[in-house]
Amino acid sequence: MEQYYQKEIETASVDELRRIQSEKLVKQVKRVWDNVPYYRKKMEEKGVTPDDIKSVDDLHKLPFLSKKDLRDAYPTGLLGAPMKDCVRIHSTSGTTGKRVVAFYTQHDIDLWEDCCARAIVAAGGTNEDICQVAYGFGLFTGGAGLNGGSHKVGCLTVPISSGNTDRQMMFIQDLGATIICCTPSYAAYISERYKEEGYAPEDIPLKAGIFGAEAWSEEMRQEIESSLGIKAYDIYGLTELSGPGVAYECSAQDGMHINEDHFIAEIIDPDTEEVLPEGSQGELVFTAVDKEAFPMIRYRTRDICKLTRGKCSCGRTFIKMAKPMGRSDDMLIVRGVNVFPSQIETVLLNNGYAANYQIVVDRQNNTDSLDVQVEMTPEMFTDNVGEIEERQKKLATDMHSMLGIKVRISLLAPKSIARSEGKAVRVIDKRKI
Ligand code: DLL
Repeated sequence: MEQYYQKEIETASVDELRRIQSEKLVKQVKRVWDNVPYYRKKMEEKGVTPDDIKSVDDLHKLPFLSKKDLRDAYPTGLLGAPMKDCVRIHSTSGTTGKRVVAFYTQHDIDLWEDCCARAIVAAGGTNEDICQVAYGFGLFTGGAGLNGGSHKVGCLTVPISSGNTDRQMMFIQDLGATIICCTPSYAAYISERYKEEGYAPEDIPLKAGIFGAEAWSEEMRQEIESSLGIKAYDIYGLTELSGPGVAYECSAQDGMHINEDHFIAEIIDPDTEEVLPEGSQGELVFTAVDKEAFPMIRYRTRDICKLTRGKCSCGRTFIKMAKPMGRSDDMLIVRGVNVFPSQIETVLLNNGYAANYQIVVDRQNNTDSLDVQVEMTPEMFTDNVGEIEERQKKLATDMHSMLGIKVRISLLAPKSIARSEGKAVRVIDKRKI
């Protein structure tokens, strides 16, 4: 039987959800107008006042917030609550030079942890489970969010953080951990280490994994599920909207239910900013209707995906988002063609490779080149040049039909690419260096 953490809201009628969203939106816009001069100015520039917002149907009248706004207002320009009411911050790594610092009141943390608890229960978690939280702890939101959610569900929580893979395996085996939460690339690495140590999937007590924080393909899901002997569930979120748990997968494992009582989702055309009808692919935009300390209204995530509302076999009524293709900033434009790393991953895994690859883009003599370096698995490893060339040719042909451009393939020996314990770095774009 399907279990829910907060059944009433997770299975509420669509009309009821809209009613709740409208009521909260009206209040939130008023609160932001009164407390966040930065956003009020944006509203004034657009000629909108809180009186214009009567329901979710008026959402489109409000201005967008973008990464640039977050940068301009850094660090406290978007605070929606007095600093004395804030109890914590989290932050992104800022590797791309765009560090985001998000603030939380105790109420914000409470609702965030509820969202993560919903995700754990949707993945089959109960208070009988032992939940190993192997996302990073600290400024990153992954560890703290799932740790809090796991407590709320009543799981025995193992706040191990990421890394030290032998210790991860030791705790899983010795305590009998049944749920693991980490990035999919780290899950793939843990499964690789298990294989090396001679474990079969049935020797591993895990039954479910809650994986997110980076784009991963369906093929990678199958690979992780079969090698660890688990069900792998997707979870989505971003620091600006608290962290993990904005959306989560259920037993149907075909898209993530968005916690619509807290987040209103829209899909827009990233170029024209026009709101697109349900089912269209475009940029995901969220309005957080409950967040106090860091209220985000019409925040442009840059994540590209689709929304669909339909009857889900799990009984939840929340709208679903498909796996994001990746961020629009991760999208590579190579010789004028749009390429998402996730498309490359799909071709590799369909050909029996593991997700140990790197994409190198360069430009020479005004022409872009795309190189995919992928490790051979230990089973396919050979020094027979003819065989390697055959394999490279096959991959290049499949890449060409998936992407429509020529790709150079380099097959590498097993273990030549560094493993990731958090978010994997797949792309090296030398054109930007
Ligand atoms: O990655 C929060 C998180 C932690 C989500 C743990 C899930 C699990 P940020 O570091 O701010 O926050 O990065 C947010 O990561 O805009 C997406 O581009 C990407 N992302 C997050 N989850 C997924 C996912 C956390 N399930 C950015 N699939 C987002 C694809 C994801 N991309």
